[in-house]
Amino acid sequence: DVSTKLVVGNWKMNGSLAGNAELLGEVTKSAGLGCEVAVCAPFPYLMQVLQILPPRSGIALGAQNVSEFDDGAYTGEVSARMLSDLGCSYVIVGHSERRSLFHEDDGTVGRKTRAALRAGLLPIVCVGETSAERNDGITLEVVTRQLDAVAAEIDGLDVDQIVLAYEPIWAIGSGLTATAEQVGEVHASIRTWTQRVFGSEVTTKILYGGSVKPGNAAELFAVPNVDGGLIGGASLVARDFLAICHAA
Ligand code: G2H
Repeated sequence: DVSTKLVVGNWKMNGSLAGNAELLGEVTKSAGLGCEVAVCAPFPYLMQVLQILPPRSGIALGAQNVSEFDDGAYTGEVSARMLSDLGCSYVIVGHSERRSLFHEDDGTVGRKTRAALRAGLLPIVCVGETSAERNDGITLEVVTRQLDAVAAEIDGLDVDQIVLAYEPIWAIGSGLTATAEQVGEVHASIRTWTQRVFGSEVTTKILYGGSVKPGNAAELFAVPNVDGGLIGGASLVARDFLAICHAA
């Protein structure tokens, strides 16, 4: 459903027991965020976040990564079933930091999306181009290739559950934000893709991510086909995260 915007905090590898409690305490003090909200915390803090969030806060829990495998001898991995068992609703899949720093290729991202869907999680699948790819004029091709790789792995699964996030890699944590025009072009292309591949009856949320801040959130959320945001740095500051939620 794209009628309500979705704002997802991606804490990345930040936080502490004390810091998380303080941040969430401030975030949950604000009544009525006016949009759907989720917080994606590091694995060790998922249970803490779940316990702090009041059941009726309307804030959902998410993880930032998941194994492509179901169970078994995969030391250090966390399965989709474990996340679902714990009470996670969402999991971020294929964030560009995982693709570039941890060698996740398109196939891995597709298989992780499949694992998440099979466990009943809502995967937030990230796509986006590097600055070199944008300069070469192949942004839409790159994004389409990334999306096709996911589609290839999820045959027969419930595509209604998928959330997509467009994150131009050059805009992540850099302070650079894509212009409304750049965002609009890619989101329109992703919308065309979802309608072609998932069917026009499926209303996939397409989030924008990359240096979303209180000062640019309203403009970005007003762009056609932008159904919310994936928020990194600004999700670590309660008043900034709340301001972004209120702009949604
Ligand atoms: C992009 C985004 C959240 P930031 O990675 O996923 O982070 O808002 O810090 O650019």
